[in-house]
Amino acid sequence: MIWELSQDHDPATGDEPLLDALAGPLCSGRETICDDGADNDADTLTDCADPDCDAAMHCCLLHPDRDCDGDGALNAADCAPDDGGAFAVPERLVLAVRKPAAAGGAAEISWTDLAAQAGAGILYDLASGTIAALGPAFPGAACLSDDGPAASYTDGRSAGGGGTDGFWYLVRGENVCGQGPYGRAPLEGAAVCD
Ligand SMILES: [Ca+2]
Ligand SMILES: [Ca+2]
Ligand SMILES: [Ca+2]
Ligand SMILES: [Ca+2]
Repeated sequence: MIWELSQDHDPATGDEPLLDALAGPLCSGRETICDDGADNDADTLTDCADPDCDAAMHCCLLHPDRDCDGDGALNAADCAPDDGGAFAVPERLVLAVRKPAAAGGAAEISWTDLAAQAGAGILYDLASGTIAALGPAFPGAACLSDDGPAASYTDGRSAGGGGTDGFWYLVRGENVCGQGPYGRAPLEGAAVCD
């Protein structure tokens, strides 16, 4: 018996239709669109089910054990898993006071930087008032600085402008996960800074 071998190579076009048909589904690249509901590379895996789509944010977010935004907090423990600037609601900061005897004119007020606790995108609201007027309801509380990025503020007011007792300060952190507390109930619901 004589077997006749068919020629798969077409010298005119360079096509090898039999080989191409076999190789196509197995080797032809990647899932090109990760949210079209189609298996683009015909490997039986569609969209996020295809490892080709692992780097796509909406696919990465399906996995609690990954850190999609690279901020060091796994998705399951990250209140903003697609925002590298925040992973926790800011914690409470502390009350500070400034006495006239301790400072004359401008003074820098500083506090604990919450970037390590809440994420690099932390902003701060600074509320202040005079100690002379301080009472349980915090009368006269005003927003001294809204959404400042630094864990410090230079207060240009003369401490003597706060009377003989000086100024009080309360600061809270804020990020895309939420606002931290001032730590004093009358201020929490009040519009002292946005
Ligand atoms: Ca696929
Ligand atoms: Ca697809
Ligand atoms: Ca994260
Ligand atoms: Ca985050």
